Amino acid sequence: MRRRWAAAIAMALLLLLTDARPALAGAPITTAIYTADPAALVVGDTLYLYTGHDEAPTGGTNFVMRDWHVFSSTDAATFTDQGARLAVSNFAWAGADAWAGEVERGADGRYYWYTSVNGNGPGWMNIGVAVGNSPTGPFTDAIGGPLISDSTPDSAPLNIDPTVFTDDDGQVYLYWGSYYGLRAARLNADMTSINGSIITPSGVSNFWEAPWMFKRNGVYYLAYAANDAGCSQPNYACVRYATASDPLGPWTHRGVVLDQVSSTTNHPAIIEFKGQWYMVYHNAAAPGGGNFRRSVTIDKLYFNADGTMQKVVQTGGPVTPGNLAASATPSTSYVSPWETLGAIKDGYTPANSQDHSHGAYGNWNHQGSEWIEYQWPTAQTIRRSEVYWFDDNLGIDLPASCQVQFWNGSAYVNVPGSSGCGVAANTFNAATFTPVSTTRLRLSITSRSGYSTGVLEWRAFS
Ligand code: FUB
Repeated sequence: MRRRWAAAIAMALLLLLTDARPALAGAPITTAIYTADPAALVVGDTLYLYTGHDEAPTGGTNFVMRDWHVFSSTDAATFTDQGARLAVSNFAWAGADAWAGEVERGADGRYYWYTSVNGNGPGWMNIGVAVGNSPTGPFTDAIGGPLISDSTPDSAPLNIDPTVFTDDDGQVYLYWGSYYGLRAARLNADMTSINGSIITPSGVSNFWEAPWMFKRNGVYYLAYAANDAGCSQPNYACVRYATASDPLGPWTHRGVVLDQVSSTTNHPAIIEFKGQWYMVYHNAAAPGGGNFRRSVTIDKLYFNADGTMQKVVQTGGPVTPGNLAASATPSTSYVSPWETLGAIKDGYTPANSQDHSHGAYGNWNHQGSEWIEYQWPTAQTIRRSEVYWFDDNLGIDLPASCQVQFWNGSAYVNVPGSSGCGVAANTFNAATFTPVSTTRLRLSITSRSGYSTGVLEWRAFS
């Protein structure tokens, strides 16, 4: 497609000035940083997302989270990072772990940010509260200590993941918890103290963590992460939901609204904005992402006529401009019957070489040389290939070598001037070459001795 340079330059300037990054539905709201644990709030014509900030190094095996960011949008597609508006250091009594939070507007017109944070005192996680005069702050500690801690009577096994909900009569409710323990309480009008005793809501089947509460057409909804075998693989989580006619329950479980995602944790925020409902959640789909390098994304959510929610379609990662794979027909010398050749061109950015969440091409138990191929109805000019290898740590391993080839009209030949064909794990292996005009591009793969090979994603660029 012909580039419109003037428009492109104008857009680049706009991006530089505003730090707004266009996001297709399903794409990360930003790839400048890793984000997690979204909460959503609509103020006027703006959708605000409050997120955690993953700073674990590549291959890290623990959360490294020091602050929270605010993102704003007026179209739920392009988000502007307003920066780190709250940090662990804003709570003098806390020392680490800026985990999930949510912001709610109080009756006094101020914005209260309920957070999960690790206190310096006895116990582990606490719920703190910061307050600011606008949706973007600045925010300061509203209490000078935790609202909920391990010493709060009847608190959760792990006091994290607050969700705050204001009913039509002005009563504010706090839900929170993890490790299969959900708790709820009324808040006083000051937004910083508990009114009455803490309850354990009933009927919230398979609750694990990450509650999110909202109301629609007089019905209360509670969405939450669940990690039972009925909805996710071991160590992963889906999002289930329950409904109730009273904000404190009892709740009736209604099903799964979001399947497991590519990160082990799952975390919902559900909100209506400009007449459309959305599911905001995180996954590991951004380049270089992982379980501790997550990315917040947004997809549309639809209700059935009876008020139940349809399962959210995860639209995948960002569409990569110029990737000709989308319009190609794939074929192969062999694919295992249980694998999916089409997965190599679904546009997904794998979290790592073991990320089978969007399917994979695999040729177990064939060994030696196999190939995958793209074919187009008309000749394409191609100058770059990018392949993300599949390695299941079982019979499929990284290849010994590979070669990009093209159909020259009578035979397959190696692409000329190739920079090489990489076989590294956990990344796109790029090969650039002298442009070829062809209707067929082939990736020839030679396995390591004793193993088969597989591909998660293969891109071809003009
Ligand atoms: O980000 C840290 C924790 O992971 C959150 O508090 C949980 O909801 C899970 O997403």
